[in-house]
Amino acid sequence: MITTVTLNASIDKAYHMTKKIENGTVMRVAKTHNSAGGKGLNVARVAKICGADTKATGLVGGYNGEYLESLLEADRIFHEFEHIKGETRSCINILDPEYGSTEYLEAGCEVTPEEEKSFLKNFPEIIKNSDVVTISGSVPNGMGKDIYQKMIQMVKSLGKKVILDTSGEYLKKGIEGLPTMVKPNQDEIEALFHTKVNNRTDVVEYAKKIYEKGIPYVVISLGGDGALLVCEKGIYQGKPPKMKVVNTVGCGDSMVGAFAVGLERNMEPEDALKYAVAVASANALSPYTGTFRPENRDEIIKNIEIIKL
Ligand code: TA6
Repeated sequence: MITTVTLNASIDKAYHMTKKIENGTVMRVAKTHNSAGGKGLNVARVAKICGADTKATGLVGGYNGEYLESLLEADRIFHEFEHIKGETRSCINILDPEYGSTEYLEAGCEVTPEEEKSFLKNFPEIIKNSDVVTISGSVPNGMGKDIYQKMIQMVKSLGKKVILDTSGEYLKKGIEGLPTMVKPNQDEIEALFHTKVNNRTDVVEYAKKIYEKGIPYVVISLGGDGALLVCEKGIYQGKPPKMKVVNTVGCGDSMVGAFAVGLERNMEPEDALKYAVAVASANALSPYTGTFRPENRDEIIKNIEIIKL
C-alpha cells in the first residue's frame, strides 16, 4: 500500500482561458476544473491510476475540506484525514494560450499545536499497513519546522520506505531525517545550497552531495528533459521524447507517485526512473492536474532513453 501525506491540502481550481491573461481587466473563464489538490493528493491519484492500493492522509478542514473529501471519493481514493478547525485552501492554475500555466497558491490556514500533536499521535496507526509513504508539499502556518523530519523518522522506525518532496526549510530539515528518496527540482537545489545551478554538471554534483548525506535515491526533476537519479547503482538520466505539453502542473507529483509504485514493486532503479518519467510525461499531456491516461504512459515508455552518466 502507498500512503500519501498532504499537510497543506488544496482545492485545485484549473481555469482554462481562450484568451491570454490581461491584468486589470475582466477575464471570462472558458472552463473550470476542480480537483483534490496539494502535492500529495496528486501523488495519490497517480499512484491509484498505476494500480497501487492507495490511501491519502493529512489535514483538511471546513467546507472546503468536506468538498475535497468528496472529490477524493469521486476518484475512489480512500482517505483518513485529521480534521482541523481552519478552512482548507484553494490553489488556482490559470491555463492560457499565451503563457501556458500560471499558478496562484494560497498559504493555507493556521494549524494549532494541539492539531499537530493529534495528527502525529495518529500517524503510526494511519500508516501501519503502508509499504511506502510519500510526504509532499508546503506546510501550513503554525506547524513545526521539523514536522517532516519527525514524520520521516517515524516512518523509518516502522520499517517503511518514505519519499519526501518539498522545498525550503522543510526540505533542509526533512533531509536530516534521511528519507529513502527526495525529489528536489533545480530551484529547490539552488535554495538548499544557496547557490546558482548553471548546467547539468552542477545538478549532478549537488544531487551527489545529497546522496552522500545518506539518502539512497536522489531524483532531480528536469522538466522536459525528464529526471536525474543518483543511487548506489550509479547516476542515470531518464529522457522522454519531445512532446507538445498541455498542462505541466502536477508532473513532479506524478513522478513521485510513479516512484512510490516503483519502490513498492522493488523495481530496478533504472526501470523505476523510466516508469516515473513516462508517467510524469503522460501527466503533461492531460489538461487535468495529477492524472494521466495509462495508454499515453505505455506509449511514451517505449521511447524513454535511459542514459548512464
Ligand atoms: O505541484 C502542483 C501542486 O500540487 C498544485 O496541484 C497545487 O496544489 C500546488 O502544487 C501546491 O503546492 P504546495 O507547495 O503549496 O504544496
